[in-house]
Amino acid sequence: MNNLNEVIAAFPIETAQNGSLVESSPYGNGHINDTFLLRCKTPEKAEKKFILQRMNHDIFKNPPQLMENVVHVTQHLRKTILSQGGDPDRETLNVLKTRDGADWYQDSSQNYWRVFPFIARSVCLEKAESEKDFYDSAVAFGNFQRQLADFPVEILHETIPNFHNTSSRFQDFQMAVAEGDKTRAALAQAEIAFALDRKQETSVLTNLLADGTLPLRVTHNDTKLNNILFDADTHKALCIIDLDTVMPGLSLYDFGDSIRFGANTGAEDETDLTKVRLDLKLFEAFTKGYLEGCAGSLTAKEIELLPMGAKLMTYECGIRFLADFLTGDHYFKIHREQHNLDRARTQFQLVADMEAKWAELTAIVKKYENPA
Ligand code: ADP
Ligand code: GN1
Ligand code: MG
Repeated sequence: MNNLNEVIAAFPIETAQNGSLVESSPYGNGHINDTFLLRCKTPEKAEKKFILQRMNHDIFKNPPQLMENVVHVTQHLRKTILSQGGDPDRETLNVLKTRDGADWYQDSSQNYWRVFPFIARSVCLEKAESEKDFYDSAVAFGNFQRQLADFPVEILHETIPNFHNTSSRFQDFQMAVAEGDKTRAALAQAEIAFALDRKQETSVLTNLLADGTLPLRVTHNDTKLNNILFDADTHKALCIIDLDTVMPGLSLYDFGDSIRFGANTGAEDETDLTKVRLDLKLFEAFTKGYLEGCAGSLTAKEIELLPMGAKLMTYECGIRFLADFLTGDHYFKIHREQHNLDRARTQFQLVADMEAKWAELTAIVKKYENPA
């Protein structure tokens, strides 16, 4: 990117303390923002790293409001972490201000940028290396929700309206089928039929929210495993990242999206569908950890609906990938032909496997519904 130098110069990256920039390189596996790792060498020859991100303003229509959310949320987390005796420089993201004291920088091509100090000695996992990793991530996501329980929700902007409104996602999907590319639709006939067959279920959670059965909470809304950093030394879950979609939502969204990504025996874009199954051991580890992390704050109804949260979040992601495939891949970054179709197929395979294992999922949730 040509204007990277202009952007880097806007932030106090090269300073007497941080030293000089050695390298900037694309980083991570996010589907939305452009992320760069900046490596500096300090005068004492130590390494200092930063994460620089271009916010995707096609998707996030108002980056300044998004950054206001991120700043408010991280300040709140900082206070809570400090009061619990934790290390706020490692356990939450921190926004690095520009040299002018702003939380973001708009470059001469109208792109919006932000910088976070890199959380040192941390690792990001695409797949849990053990049940314990996944359990730890669940406790962390449950904790995260508790830490934000007293956050003044009225100051949060809705960065993407109807983000997890599955009925509204279904309408977008139907529109994509009607107006999308016909050659692509022919390739995805079986997947389109699979999605249409499940129309009735798309409004289950939104209806229960609307009639007051399920409580609205401040949730993360994008709880995939690679949105959490682990401590490289202890392998404990350390810091929840990717705060762009922290908004009012349902606990079931956070639970469900974690299961969708992390309890899949295959990768999100696996092409060999025989490798894609719901791992019951991982489902159990996450259920146990999430309920512990939420520490009694979930209602009986929320707990009962955890399997439905997992299924609907997986289904919803599937129709989002499929709609993007049908309409020309404008939303999720793709790295090969039919990448979004492959991703939709894994999601639907997982939904089908959850349906086949429904009795087991319900039994696992029952086992943990009353914390010891
Ligand atoms: P996207 O919205 O595109 O998914 P993320 O905010 O999740 O972007 O960042 C992409 C990747 O960058 C993460 O998966 C993680 O590996 C890394 N990352 C982001 N912020 C930090 C940070 N402060 N310290 C270390 N790594 C980070
Ligand atoms: C996107 O930003 P990233 O890669 O963490 C998407 C999520 C999807 C996910 C699928 C803002 O998450 O909603 O579940 O891809 N984020 C946004 O992997 O749309
Ligand atoms: Mg991410």
